[in-house]
Amino acid sequence: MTQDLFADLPEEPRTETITDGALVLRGFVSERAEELLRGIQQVTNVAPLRKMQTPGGHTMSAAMSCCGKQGWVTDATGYRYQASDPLSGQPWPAMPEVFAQVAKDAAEAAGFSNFEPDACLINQYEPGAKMGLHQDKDELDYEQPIVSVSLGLSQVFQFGGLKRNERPVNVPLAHGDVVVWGGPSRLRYHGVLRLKAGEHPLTGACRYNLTFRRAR
Ligand code: MD3
Ligand code: FE
Repeated sequence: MTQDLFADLPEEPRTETITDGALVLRGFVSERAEELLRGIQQVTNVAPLRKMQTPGGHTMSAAMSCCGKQGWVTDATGYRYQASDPLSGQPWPAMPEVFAQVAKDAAEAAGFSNFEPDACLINQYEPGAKMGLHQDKDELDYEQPIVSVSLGLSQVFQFGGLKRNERPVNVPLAHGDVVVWGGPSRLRYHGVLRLKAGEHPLTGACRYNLTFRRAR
């Protein structure tokens, strides 16, 4: 018989604090990753991933889609949340059950009870794609946390201060990691460095990031 020598050992603590109000839950969704990826496939079959235009006239390097009651969009007229997909004019697809559950569980683990996101932004990064330092401030209530889920290739997350000129801290985010941002961290500048080429067994040559927000 094969015995598991580690069966009785406690799991190492996998919760890391980046700064006040920002908690990394390492591997929090490892067991639900394939289910989450099926959810991404379902949503993007209906609301395809697309590279949106910034108000400044640039094309974002990450491809995006959304699900839930509200979706985040950007075009020549600005950034905003809206209930319909501009590509189809139809409401965004509903959040898959596993998305809503993961968001609630992660918020709870970080001390935010009753988090009920109305928006989930799906970002897909291919090698070379990045997101420059920015703040998330298109939501109504900054008391609500944001939950982010990383799937596929690892990417370096940059966590800055409340002013753009503050030097950011680099935090690599790997497949299955979840970060909860709330309280004093909610309005910090953040971004991700260019994705390096690689292959992940479940996603191939890309990283997905899900961000759950309460927009309205
Ligand atoms: C910190 N996405 O979609 S997720 C975004 O990896 C975004 O796709 C990055 O920034 C990504 O807006 C980072 C982590 C994240 C999301 C929202 C935050 C960190 C945050 C809001 C406030 C502070
Ligand atoms: Fe952001």
